[in-house]
Amino acid sequence: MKPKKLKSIFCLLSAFVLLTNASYGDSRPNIVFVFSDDHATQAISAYGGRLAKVAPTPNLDRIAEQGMRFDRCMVTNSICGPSRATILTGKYSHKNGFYTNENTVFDGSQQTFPKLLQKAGYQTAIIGKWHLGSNPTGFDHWEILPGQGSYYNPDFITKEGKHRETGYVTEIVTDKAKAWLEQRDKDKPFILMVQHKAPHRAWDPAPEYLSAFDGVEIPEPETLFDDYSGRGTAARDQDMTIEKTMTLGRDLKVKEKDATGDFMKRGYGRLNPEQAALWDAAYQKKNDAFLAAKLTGKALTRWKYQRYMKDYLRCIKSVDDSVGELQQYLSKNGLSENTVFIYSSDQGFYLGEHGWFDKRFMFDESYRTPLLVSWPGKIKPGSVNRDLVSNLDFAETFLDLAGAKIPQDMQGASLVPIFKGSKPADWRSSHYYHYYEYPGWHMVQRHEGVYDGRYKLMRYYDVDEWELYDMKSDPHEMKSVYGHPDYTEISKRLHRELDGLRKQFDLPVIEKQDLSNVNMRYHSESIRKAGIARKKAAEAKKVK
Ligand code: SGN
Ligand code: CA
Repeated sequence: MKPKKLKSIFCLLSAFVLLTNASYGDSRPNIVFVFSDDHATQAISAYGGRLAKVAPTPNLDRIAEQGMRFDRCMVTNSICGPSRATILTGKYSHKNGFYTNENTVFDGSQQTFPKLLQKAGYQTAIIGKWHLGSNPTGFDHWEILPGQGSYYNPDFITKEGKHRETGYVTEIVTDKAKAWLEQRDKDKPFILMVQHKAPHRAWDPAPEYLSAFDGVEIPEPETLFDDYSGRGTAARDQDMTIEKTMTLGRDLKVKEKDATGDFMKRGYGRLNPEQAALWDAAYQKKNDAFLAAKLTGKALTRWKYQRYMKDYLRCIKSVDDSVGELQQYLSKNGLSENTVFIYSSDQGFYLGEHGWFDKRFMFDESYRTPLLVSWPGKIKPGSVNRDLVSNLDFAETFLDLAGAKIPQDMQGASLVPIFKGSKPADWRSSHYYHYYEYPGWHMVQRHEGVYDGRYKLMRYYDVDEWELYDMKSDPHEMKSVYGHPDYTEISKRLHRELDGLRKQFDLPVIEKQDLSNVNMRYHSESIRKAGIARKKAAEAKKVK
């Protein structure tokens, strides 16, 4: 091609780029998306609930006061990597290929919202937990924790490789977020994703909060001693109870003789001498008193619940501080007015409800995730929304905020109309859920289901069990009414709804797993024995 012709093509192209940026006007909003790991709504005071008084979260609450609290933000698959993959792609696991945490690597060559935002002229940055196996794509700047990351003296991976930093992860991630904001191109809008490791297991608090909540009695959930009698086998056979699965050394910072190895390998093993001295000062006396009391039975479970919750809530204090610091940074730099500030988590979590910790189940506490959004001048302050929204909607929301085109193959919907108080007439009336990781940590059976805001139909397909809950008459989901004559019509309707959603989202046919062949992976000894016995029984049945 002649140089003159090339030059004119170049001129045309530059004019087009200038035009597109000018056509956006660049008054488009910035997006700060703070995202934590395993933060349940029960532990955010803006949501009320039993912990609101003892563990207030003033900075998180400010987002709700200035903006909107979503009470029904449901996840597509209640586990870390799959939730993150859904957010990046706006698609269910069966479409983005990331079904389970285990042995899965996110295919970063596929369409994601950060790539589309980049194309639309946004600066994109992600700092903190990523947990998707491959390195991030579509980000101008990324600085991630390897895998689950560490609370103390965490390693970070960047384009340049891996390095270690001294200090507490939530604070370091916040500092890095502010540093990125400081050096960004101030003429372009941005999305900044601040992704905390906290409050993930094993709940290691920052040095300044090691003794927070000492002397405070954390209220117990009504269902702490659930006996699982009102349901099928899945709720009974999991490996995630405070009583049996949660250990003193591994999880609760008690240097018990037989658990010291685990204790050292966990958070404690990463501490430098000064940090270790602070932990010893905070925990040793309490641990001595606990060991001297020789608790057993329910008293022991109650003690474990208290220690668990205090460490979890201590971690939240740092997350809340992080939100406060970022809000302050935005306000000091004149950015508050034109920034959409979003807080959410990869899923909810059991804070002793049903006797559990962890997530995975379609029961409310882990199926529902927090979502708080402020957008000055656009979202009415103090509003509360009870529509069925989902982490499936986040990608489309971000694109809509940026005025970018939303691809047809994304499976959610933009929340921007809801932010502005005008829900589209055809908004979803039910939400589809699907969890795939069995066998795996905590041994929760694979299941899918549908939820319409009141009724929830669940299907554990490997064990051929259905459950139905009426959350109006049974808000804690203690008794399945599947097959009950009073619920025949409702059950039929939900079955139709489930079939419809499977079609709408193009679900493949599910192959049942042969459970007599799966490798059991229990970390609680008594649950492991029971599991092996069941597996043997299944094998014996097969031989006959
Ligand atoms: C780790 C935890 C599990 C947790 C998974 C998934 N065990 O394996 O308790 O369910 O992560 O969490 S731990 O002993 O290593 O803490 S997720 O947030 O990544 O999905
Ligand atoms: Ca998680």
